[in-house]
Amino acid sequence: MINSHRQGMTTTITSVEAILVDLPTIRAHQLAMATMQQQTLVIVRLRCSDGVEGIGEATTIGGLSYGDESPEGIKLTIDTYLAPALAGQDATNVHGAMARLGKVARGNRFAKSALETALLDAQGKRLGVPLATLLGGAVRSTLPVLWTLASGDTARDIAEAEQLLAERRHHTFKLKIGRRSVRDDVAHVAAIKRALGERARVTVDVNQAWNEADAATGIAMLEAAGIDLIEQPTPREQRMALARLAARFVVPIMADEAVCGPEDAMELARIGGADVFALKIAKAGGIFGMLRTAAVGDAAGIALYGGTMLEGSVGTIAAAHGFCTLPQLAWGTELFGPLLLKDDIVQQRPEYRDFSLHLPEGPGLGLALDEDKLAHYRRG
Ligand code: MUC
Ligand code: MG
Repeated sequence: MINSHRQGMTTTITSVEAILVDLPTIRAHQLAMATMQQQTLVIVRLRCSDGVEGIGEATTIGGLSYGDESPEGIKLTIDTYLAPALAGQDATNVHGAMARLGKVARGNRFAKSALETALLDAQGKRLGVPLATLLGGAVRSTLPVLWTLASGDTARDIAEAEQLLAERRHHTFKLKIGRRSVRDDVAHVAAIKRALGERARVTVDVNQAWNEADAATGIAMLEAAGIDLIEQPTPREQRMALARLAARFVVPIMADEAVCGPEDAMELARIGGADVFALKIAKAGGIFGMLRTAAVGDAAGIALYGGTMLEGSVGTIAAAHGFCTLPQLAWGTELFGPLLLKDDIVQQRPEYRDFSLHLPEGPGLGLALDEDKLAHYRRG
């Protein structure tokens, strides 16, 4: 290795391409802050001097309504700043390449996550091992996956849940609330929980829509209705509100928008701000950032949950490799993104059965792009 470096044979990054891909959803997906009719993926192709190509994905929800980065902004950031910084760098040194990105860009975690995935995918393919093996090895090969009921219609949500239970695809359902009054939202959730009873676990995600008083009222009613988990009821900046709610109620409170990386996790752990952390590779700037966030949760006795930015197959499988290596993942995952999309840009869609996502076994991510589909759905 040292010799090949001396002889100038380092495997380098030769080009990075960021592609916007617009895919239609199977139905409208209603969240507190946006209604999605389609999803925009930012797909990264990272080519190396040994002919290996790695792929990655950065995806967000509802333009700028969920996070700090938009799909168009992510592409601009990669094209203008991050791709030039990577050109000529050692493709086999993922930490080295990411440290360089950390110097040229302060934030931009979503963009960095896509590039880190592409570097890891390339390195896995180069060495002939799955991405999870590069991380030290998977402790599980399947991940429990819930489904989000968010059609906006109670009867339709119940019918959807019944069908998915019958197909043995999901037995946990997350309801997106926060658009309507607290009373209307609770009535909607309680009706679904009543219909499903003990056959399903029901959780809610408020996506920061409530103030603390509304949250106290709403959570008391949701707890009485048998709801299992309350996700991000109040604004992400108001950490003490989250801490007071976590202290007040028995039903676990999960931080999502409030916990991006290990620093947020430290602060929330210090103030008792959450019972559960929703981990996402995009929020944490990549798989390694997600693992560091998880480690803080572990040390603080906070339960973990594998979250999604509703990525397509590339981002979903990248997260899955990371989540499969976690010592504890008490609340399972919501890695259902590819199932919300009508079509895909990979040759073999991820496998969902028996309430779980099954990790692919091939090298790197274990995925291959479908060039025709990519050409069809890419923007412009
Ligand atoms: C979020 O806020 O958790 C995850 C599932 C879903 O439907 O939306 C997301 C984002
Ligand atoms: Mg959430």
